[in-house]
Amino acid sequence: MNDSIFTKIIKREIPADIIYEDSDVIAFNDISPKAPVHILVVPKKQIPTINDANDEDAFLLGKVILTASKIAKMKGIDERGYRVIVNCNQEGGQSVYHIHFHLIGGKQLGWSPD
Ligand code: DGP
Repeated sequence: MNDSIFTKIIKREIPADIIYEDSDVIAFNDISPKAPVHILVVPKKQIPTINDANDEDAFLLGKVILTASKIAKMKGIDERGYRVIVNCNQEGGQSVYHIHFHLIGGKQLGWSPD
């Protein structure tokens, strides 16, 4: 599998505004933010889509979503509220084939997926 753009960020081959990193997870600002807070929380393991995740990834993906909630607290949006989104494949609007959770907030969000 070729390195995804997010793996290249993990390897510091391309720059990103990194918010958080540990041995399993990295988080950085989205290059095209849709809200005042728009951070991508990404497992370092390059899994293309959530369709490709399996039982052995359960702990890792749980850690990713808990990291999103910790970053929401760090950013001070936890009480006001926020959204965590995973897009999958074409109709889900996925453009980078390395699982990532969008942490979006800092304003009142609408609910239409269009
Ligand atoms: P998705 O459409 O769910 O696959 O989201 C991919 C997101 O990744 C999209 O919101 C834009 C963001 N993105 C794409 N390339 C880069 C990049 O090189 N750096 C950063 N920081 N974000 C990127």
